[in-house]
Amino acid sequence: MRLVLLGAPGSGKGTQAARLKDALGVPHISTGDLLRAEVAAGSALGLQAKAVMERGELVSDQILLGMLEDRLSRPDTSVGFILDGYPRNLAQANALDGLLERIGQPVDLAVQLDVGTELLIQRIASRAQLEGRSDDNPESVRNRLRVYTDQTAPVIDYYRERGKLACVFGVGDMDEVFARILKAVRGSAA
Ligand code: B4P
Repeated sequence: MRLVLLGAPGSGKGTQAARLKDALGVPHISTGDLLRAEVAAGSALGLQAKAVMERGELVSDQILLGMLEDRLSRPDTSVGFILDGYPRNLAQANALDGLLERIGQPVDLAVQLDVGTELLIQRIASRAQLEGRSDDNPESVRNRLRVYTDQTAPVIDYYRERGKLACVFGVGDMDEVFARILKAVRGSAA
């Protein structure tokens, strides 16, 4: 199963992808986690990405594509994957399709997690208290939500137009949301 998880910051993509990987037996690839690992390692790429992430903007498409290409070339992805946080704009959606076409592994389904803005802000605020992630400050969060509306929301239509979109209501406890996603994924494979 090759799955894309779409949703605004705080919609539960990372949370649900971590559970889905066990249920589906495929690796979880989070571009946010890959970037945070580069930042933590102090690599040249990480140094470039750090300030951009802290402002809540998108890191360059070119960097992301290189990173993703590298990750998808690892053998564990031969059984499929869950992409969390990519694509985040239409250029990335097109680049992903091109890349997956070359390796003969097209996306099976994109799942959009639908959560209202107020709840997104509440969830990120509580994560900020618990984890202290440097991009969870109010100014960055406002920016990330704006970037999502302007650049990522059109990606939902991209998959809808290709008949590959499932919309899932992302409000409720984590188990409930997880059950809805699994139902959508299993329904699409039936
Ligand atoms: P991400 O790591 O993708 O961060 P995110 O959008 O905030 O989502 P995340 O997955 O972490 O949070 P979740 O909704 O699961 O990206 C960070 C930055 O990296 C971006 O701003 C950008 O700069 C850069 N980046 C990443 N990918 C990129 C790309 N493709 N192109 C360019 N730049 C890129 O969860 C949030 C919180 O909600 C958690 O604390 C969780 O516990 C809670 N929660 C989840 N589900 C819940 C539920 N049902 N009920 C209650 N709380 C819940």
